[in-house]
Amino acid sequence: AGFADLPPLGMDGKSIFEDFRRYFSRTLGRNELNEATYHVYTSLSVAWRDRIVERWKKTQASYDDRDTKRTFYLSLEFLMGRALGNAMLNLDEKGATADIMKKTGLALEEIIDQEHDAGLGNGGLGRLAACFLDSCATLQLPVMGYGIRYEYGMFRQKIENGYQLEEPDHWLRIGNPWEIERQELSVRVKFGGYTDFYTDESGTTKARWVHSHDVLAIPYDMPIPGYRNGTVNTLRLWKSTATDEFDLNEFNAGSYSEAVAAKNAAEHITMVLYPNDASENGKELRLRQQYFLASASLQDVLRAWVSKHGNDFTDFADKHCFQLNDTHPTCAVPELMRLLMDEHGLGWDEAWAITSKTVAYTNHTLLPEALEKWPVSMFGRLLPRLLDIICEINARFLTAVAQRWPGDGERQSRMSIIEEGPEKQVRMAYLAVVASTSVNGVAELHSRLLQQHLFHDFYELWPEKFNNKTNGVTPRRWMTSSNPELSALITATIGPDWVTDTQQLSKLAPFAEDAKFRAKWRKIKLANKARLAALVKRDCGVDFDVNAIFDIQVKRIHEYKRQLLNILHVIHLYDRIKRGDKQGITPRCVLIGGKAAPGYMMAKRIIKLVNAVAAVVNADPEVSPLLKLVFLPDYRVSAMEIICPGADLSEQISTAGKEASGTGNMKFMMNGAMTIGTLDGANIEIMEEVGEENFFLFGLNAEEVEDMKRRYDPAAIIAQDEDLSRVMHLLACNHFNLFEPGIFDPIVDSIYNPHDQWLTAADFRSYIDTQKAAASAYLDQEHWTRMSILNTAASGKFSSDRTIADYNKDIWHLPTIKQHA
Ligand code: DL6
Repeated sequence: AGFADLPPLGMDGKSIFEDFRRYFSRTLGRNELNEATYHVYTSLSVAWRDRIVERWKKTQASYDDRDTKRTFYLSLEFLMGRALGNAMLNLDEKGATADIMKKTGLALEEIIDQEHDAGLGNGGLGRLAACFLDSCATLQLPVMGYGIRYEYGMFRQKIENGYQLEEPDHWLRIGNPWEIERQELSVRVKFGGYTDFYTDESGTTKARWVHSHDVLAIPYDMPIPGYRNGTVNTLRLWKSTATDEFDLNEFNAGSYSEAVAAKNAAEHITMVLYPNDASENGKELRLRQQYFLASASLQDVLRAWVSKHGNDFTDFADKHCFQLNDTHPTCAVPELMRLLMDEHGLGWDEAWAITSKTVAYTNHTLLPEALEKWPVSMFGRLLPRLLDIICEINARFLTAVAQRWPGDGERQSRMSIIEEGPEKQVRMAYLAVVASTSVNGVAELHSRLLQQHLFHDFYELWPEKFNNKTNGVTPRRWMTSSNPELSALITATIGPDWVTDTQQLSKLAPFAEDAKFRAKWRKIKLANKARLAALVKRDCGVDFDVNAIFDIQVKRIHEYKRQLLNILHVIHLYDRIKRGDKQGITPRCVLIGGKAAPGYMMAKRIIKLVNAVAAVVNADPEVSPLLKLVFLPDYRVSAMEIICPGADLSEQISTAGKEASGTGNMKFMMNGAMTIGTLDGANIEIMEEVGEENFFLFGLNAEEVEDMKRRYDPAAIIAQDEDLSRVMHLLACNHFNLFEPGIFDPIVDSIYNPHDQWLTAADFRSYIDTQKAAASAYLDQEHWTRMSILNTAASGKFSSDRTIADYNKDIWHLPTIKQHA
């Protein structure tokens, strides 16, 4: 046994409590429990972390011993949320800990609540990465995540006078027990300087990147435990810092303040997550972040390889896969080429064979503003050697295009990685497609649209590269942990295996016809609604009646997601109640939540509109018994864990063809909410699984949207629809903003605009009618419960375990590595 091998730690409540007490009292030096709840959380976390570390070291050793193929998931975002509850769930039942921690006088939930969300992502893309890591560990696949350890995560959203305010999220301020710093594995990352081409002893022309300004990347590892299987994978997050030369050379040269400024610049790279989920094009610091992640991660992987195999890369491609989470880490393509050629002596062809076999790319959006492009001038200044390589990749690629379509110059310029024009740009998505062995979208419709439109030329050239991997979410966090009562009922009914084999949920379907089972199901939903109502009361000061239908839309605020359509419906209900037309109105509590990118003015105005309408609706005694509306501030992972189990109706109402997949839709479905939605993203597959009779479908489909855009006349639609006319009138006459007249005019104008890409007016009628159908369906509680059960029963496909199994079968080809649980 090695020096660091210790006897295994006990998993019983008593051993855990003893460790907890030792950390609390000796390591942290605390006495009084009630003055130090945060330290109770930290101490309990460390006690659990120790148990995870035991398994972590064994897992990593088993990967090393077997020299197995591995996948590296490169992502600028990992929206992890909280770790303690997840760690306890994955290692053991929480029960024993909950009991023993009562000795502290604190409920386990209170302790768990002390943890700050790790909000290192914007929304769906980052949360998907977190679900994927969970599934990889649960499927016992050797997969490692690489990301950035942002000092400040996603901003905290405050609401003042109905407007969004952003506050910095200094999540690391009071320490993070879930990371281990690994200084010894630091690497240097280059920026600036220029390329020096030289001839080596054998007469070959070589390149080296010289006069660069280097920064240091320090890794921090977070454990990713699988579900009760002994596997613990790694998420390695990089922090930037200045190299020693800053201290020595420049400080001593007398330019003290310049040296400090340079040191700060190095540390800025990982300071803050860019808070925009749809575009950050052109920001130099963002490109620095992207390259920093790509370079540090690849150097880390290559160092491990070289330490075992020297500069023999013969088997490298068979042992590695780099999955790019969107184009953000695409600098990995030219960086891998550079490292292989300039640092490890391979020729172009060898390096390209490796790169193009190991890199795979996932696209997450068709929105043009989210497709990354970088000005060639900026790229060349910051990453000169990478730009050389990109130009060479492009030249060779365009030669292949010319061979395939001789004389088709237009196609060559259409497909070029470098976009011509007054300001030349590097098209990152094209670079990713050209270099990748696999290109996938995230739902069937999205993958099809990628092939038909955005990447059509590339699809014609390489149809075999393109595939679909419909997203999924982890049932551990999104059911077992966040909805324990429902999970217990399911387990009591069909056994425990569904947690890792969600197809088994289909066994619930027959129980939809069992009145006793339905009563239990409903009781749990009511309790979850009460929990959600308490959150709403605490954060919004509004009373939600648990007997009303809980109608929820939580996601980033974006015009294409059409929170606006939702508000128009609320205004319509308000208008009906005010004009005495209360017939058939089911009491309804509407909750909208989500963050707007700080510079996205229209999205921020929509938040203000929700709050303005809410103020009027909730204060009107005639209206509020039938209708409530809140904007829940600071929507985040831990809030969703309470929101999702308490939802009756899940709003998935994007303009068809715009939402690549959606994953909130899956979480709601698993927890037995009904969806009201368009034929967009994964909604289509959700409806296929559950049946149209258990889904409230409305609106234009993707083809109809394109057709409608050619002849769109919203003014005529509004004029012909009395309900919509009345809603528009209430908006235009400042009914909800008497003291801030005119603030919603841009919203009114956008709905009237014939170029409104989101076709809000076009889908209004269909949406209102479908909402009405949902409201009357809710009145038949037995039937509603039946549909709710059938939604959960049909949700098996949307586990990220299935998604990851698909990635592995088609792209990664990794072995499963069993551990002792
Ligand atoms: O694939 C995860 C997630 C999808 O579910 C969403 O539909 C999609 O919008 C999101 N994409 C992004 C990328 N940028 N934008 N927009 O966040 O990915």
